[in-house]
Amino acid sequence: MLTTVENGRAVRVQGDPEHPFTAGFLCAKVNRYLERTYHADRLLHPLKRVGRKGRGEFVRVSWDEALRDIAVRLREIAASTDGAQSILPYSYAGTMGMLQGQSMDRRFFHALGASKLDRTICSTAGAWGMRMTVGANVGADAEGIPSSDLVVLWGTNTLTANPHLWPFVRQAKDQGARVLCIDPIRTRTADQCDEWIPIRPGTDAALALAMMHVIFAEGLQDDDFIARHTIGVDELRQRLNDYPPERAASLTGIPAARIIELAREYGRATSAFLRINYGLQRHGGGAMAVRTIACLPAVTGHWRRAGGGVQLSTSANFKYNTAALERPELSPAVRTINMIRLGDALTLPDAGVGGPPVRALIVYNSNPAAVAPDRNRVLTGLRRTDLFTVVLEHFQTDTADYADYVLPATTQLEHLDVHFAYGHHYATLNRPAIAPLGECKPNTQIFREIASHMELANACLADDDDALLRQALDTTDEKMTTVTYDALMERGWVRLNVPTPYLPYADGGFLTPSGKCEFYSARMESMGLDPLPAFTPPHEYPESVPDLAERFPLTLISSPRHQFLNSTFVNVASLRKDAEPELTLHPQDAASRGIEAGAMVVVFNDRGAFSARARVADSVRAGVVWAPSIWWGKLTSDGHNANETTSQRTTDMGAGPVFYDNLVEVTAVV
Ligand SMILES: Nc1nc2c(c(=O)[nH]1)N[C@H]1C(S)=C(S)[C@@H](COP(=O)(O)OP(=O)(O)OC[C@H]3O[C@@H](n4cnc5c(=O)[nH]c(N)nc54)[C@H](O)[C@@H]3O)O[C@H]1N2
Ligand SMILES: Nc1nc2c(c(=O)[nH]1)N[C@H]1C(S)=C(S)[C@@H](COP(=O)(O)OP(=O)(O)OC[C@H]3O[C@@H](n4cnc5c(=O)[nH]c(N)nc54)[C@H](O)[C@@H]3O)O[C@H]1N2
Ligand SMILES: [Mo]
Repeated sequence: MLTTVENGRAVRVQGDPEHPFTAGFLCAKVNRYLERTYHADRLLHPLKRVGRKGRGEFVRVSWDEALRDIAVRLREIAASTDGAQSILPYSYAGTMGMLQGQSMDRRFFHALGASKLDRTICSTAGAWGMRMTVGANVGADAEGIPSSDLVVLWGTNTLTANPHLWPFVRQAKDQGARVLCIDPIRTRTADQCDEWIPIRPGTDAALALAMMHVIFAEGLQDDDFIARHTIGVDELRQRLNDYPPERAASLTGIPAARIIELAREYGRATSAFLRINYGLQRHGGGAMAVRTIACLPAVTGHWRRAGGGVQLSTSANFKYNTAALERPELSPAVRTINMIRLGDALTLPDAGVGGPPVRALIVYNSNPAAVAPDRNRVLTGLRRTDLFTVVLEHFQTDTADYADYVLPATTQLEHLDVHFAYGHHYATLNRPAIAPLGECKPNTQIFREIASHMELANACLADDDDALLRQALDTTDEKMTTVTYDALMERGWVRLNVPTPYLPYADGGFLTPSGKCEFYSARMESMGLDPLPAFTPPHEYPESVPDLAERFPLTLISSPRHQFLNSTFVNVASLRKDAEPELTLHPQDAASRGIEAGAMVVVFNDRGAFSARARVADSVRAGVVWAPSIWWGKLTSDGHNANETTSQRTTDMGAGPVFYDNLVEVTAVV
């Protein structure tokens, strides 16, 4: 991103036209980054709560007063019989920078002896799935897509979540490739594809298994690739006997004839690109689904060629020196709390995992009062008067309303950082373009100052951001040799030391213990899991929980609204416009409930409820409803959002969230 600055003020942001992947354009949201940065509501100085928690009543205080009081409170808690483990950090994707997201913050909490946070809220299930099959979250290179003869956008809303991929898809399409979208919702992405394949939520593994069934039955597999680079093909073939297309049809809701045709299309293609993404792994069997799909390109040998293979992410290629940044050795043996179980962690006496209750919560780069599942429980916890809460933020979010202190943080225009990527292979430097607004400080600086007020002794707690940057880059990893301080400073971005396009498994070399693509996983067997690909039903799969499904017959998907980035940008006027929370229902589901387009509806289950304006369209499968998210509760008419209904249950591997594995009922408001 290029920022133009006049007289100390940023006046324009634009994509870098020289960047090979982002190619000069920004997404719909980041295009509005100036409006966000200079927003009238931007937090510019520290605040101390005066009203009841949740009311948002605060007064301005000095940094010195805020830091001194925070240090006193944290020291008190650390010295109590509950100990420092009763302090919990909470952070995720606000910024994903290596410095502002996982450096001084981690050092501080480690040195303090705070509980650790398992950062599972997005991608762990899928990452585990990839790890089990190919060895790491390292997939095919999107820059190969122009050579693809088939592109499958599988469980991803590319035009919304990852628009920079689209030009590559277009290029393939212009050269004759078919582009398919497998999604329960006909998203704006599906609309631009040659075909939308509406699938029942959480059943993707059954589809992939039936595809493999047909591929082997019709001899479309690559026997040479399988013999040289995979293990467990005999066991896999035996397993595939359980998944004829007719059975998969009843599981997935896709007609058997279409499954057979899809298998043939895939099997006959020479380099099909499977762009899977995180949407499909937000279900009870999400890891197994990803693991199963990831077997496909080894069965057909598509990994051999540019544009072939599967990509969930490219992130595991980026080997910044996280140990140097985070200094895990500073931490004593402490418990770990799963971030998606925050509701339990704040409301159960042993935080749900054993040990002392959580007595202090330090939130940065996250808005758990909007984004975490089981929102009722989260808010009940945040409301506790005996909980000491500090929030580092740009804005007075739902979460900030519950803080004892709110500390104003800098944005990416105002601080230094370095980034990995999860859809391409370029490292990015983030240089500050303007001075911090008001009294804002970078997260790193805020943690340095809290540490110094607490008189924590370790010298690494004083490292400045330039030193942190150099430590992040201090690695001998082969793929990182091009990512040097000087190269980043010169151009702002640099490609990892991998060819273009990068073919990670063209000659095998899988990153698993066996070095092969593991159709059969001994590691999963030793974890007590099914060692072979399988269909693992969602937790709230109607066939497994008929009583629940009778009361709550619809599956709610609350994936991102095009104009929001999780809960970021919801308060930016040009992006929210006059929008209000919406729910799309299939005409059959609307008719059977007497719901007309434009009516206000309530979406509910045993966990909670939120209201939305009904849209009626056949762009969702019958039985599926869509509530574009993630709204700030305080910017809705009823104060609620979709996470009132989502659960704290976890995925089969990786202990990830199951946001879209969520049965609800919908009624019209009369
Ligand atoms: N129902 C439902 N829930 C979901 C999802 C969904 O699709 N549906 N998506 C899930 C996913 S994939 C994710 S990743 C999570 C994301 O959830 P979060 O990690 O909470 O991400 P955001 O809501 O984008 O950002 C949180 C806050 O970080 C702040 N922030 C940004 N940069 C900085 C900074 O430099 N310093 C500080 N101190 N603050 C900063 C922003 O102002 C914002 O308020 O939500 C999850 N929750
Ligand atoms: N504009 C915008 N861009 C974003 C974000 C944002 O909030 N807004 N968030 C960012 C973040 S943190 C992330 S993790 C990514 C997420 O982006 P993606 O990985 O694309 O994931 P989602 O948007 O959660 O879901 C994508 C699609 O999966 C579909 N889906 C749900 N369940 C299933 C299923 O069982 N099977 C199949 N086949 N499809 C299913 C949903 O209907 C949805 O259309 O996007 C990033 N980019
Ligand atoms: Mo995410």
